[in-house]
Amino acid sequence: MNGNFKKTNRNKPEQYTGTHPEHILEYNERLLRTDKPQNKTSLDITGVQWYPGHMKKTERLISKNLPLVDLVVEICDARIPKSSRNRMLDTILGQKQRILLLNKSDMADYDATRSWLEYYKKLSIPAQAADCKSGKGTGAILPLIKQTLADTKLKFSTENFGGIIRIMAVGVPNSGKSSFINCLAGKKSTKVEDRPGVTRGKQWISVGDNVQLLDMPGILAPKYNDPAAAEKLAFTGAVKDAVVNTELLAMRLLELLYDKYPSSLKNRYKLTVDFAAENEQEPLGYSLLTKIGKNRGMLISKGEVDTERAAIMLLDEFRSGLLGKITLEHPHA
Ligand SMILES: Nc1nc2c(ncn2[C@@H]2O[C@H](COP(=O)(O)OP(=O)(O)OP(=O)(O)O)[C@@H](O)[C@H]2O)c(=O)[nH]1
Ligand SMILES: [Mg+2]
Repeated sequence: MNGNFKKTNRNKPEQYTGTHPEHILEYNERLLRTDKPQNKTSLDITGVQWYPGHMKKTERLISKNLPLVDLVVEICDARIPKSSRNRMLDTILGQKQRILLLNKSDMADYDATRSWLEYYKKLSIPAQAADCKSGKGTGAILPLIKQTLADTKLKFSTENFGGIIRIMAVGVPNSGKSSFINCLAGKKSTKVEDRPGVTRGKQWISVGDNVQLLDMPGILAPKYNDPAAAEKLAFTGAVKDAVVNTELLAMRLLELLYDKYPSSLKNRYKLTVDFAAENEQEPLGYSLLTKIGKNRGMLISKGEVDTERAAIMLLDEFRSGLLGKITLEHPHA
């Protein structure tokens, strides 16, 4: 045994009462090591309260302002281009012209992003990769918007649009909508923070004389039928950490990374070659989390690993790209 699971009151779901790895096994058998990694299922966080009242308000805000804009920029997370697209938007946005921005591409796997862009091209969905933090790739967005509008039957012209192009930014929380607007505006016009739910109401920002951008709060679907999509949103910080169990989330992320990016894990946390094979009885995610905590010196009394601290550290480092360029889903997988 590498250490005892530290009991914590933080974000503790009702079912979880244990202080020992065995209780984790009881709580969620899907966290168990499996002989068939391809059959690993996800941590079911779809039951948590993550669709607060303001999401419904955002839905209404988008519908109400849609007639005022010429085009919508849907901003998704390039690390999870599928899970970070809210299917509900298809209904809300209807036939409105839309381009898709694969944002945070600086933290995504380059080849995977290229595959996603090819995939969208085949579907005739105008898409672009961007890094709205540094601004890389954002210079091509306005031309793509103009091209997309020009391709419509309406035929873009300053006359048709009263001399002004109006663009609405939508997407899941924390995907970079406000950063996108600041990039296009060339200055910090709207608040950006590394947590979901920063933008709470609509805000118009002008860019030069003929472009107006509408920043919107993030929107999640009220219900996710796919728990794997829900947990990916939680990994990337689109869901408030307060509504999920941070340690379980971190363990689940470790299992996924172990499967898909073992060398990133190994290098970042100085793990040995067969780093997960030492204790077959423990859940893989737990085993990895305690090892990482230990390697980082995150110990409490008597050598116990502070798994809560290790979990927060892991999620923070993943979210800020310190584990390398990682994409958790691919077009045809
Ligand atoms: N590395 C990286 N970070 C980004 C990128 N775009 C945004 N961020 C960061 O992601 C976090 C969220 O950015 P925001 O622009 O506030 O996201 P938002 O979609 O407006 O968030 P809400 O208003 O809360 O829904 C901030 O810490 C940004 O600096 C990007 O392309 N790359
Ligand atoms: Mg915002």
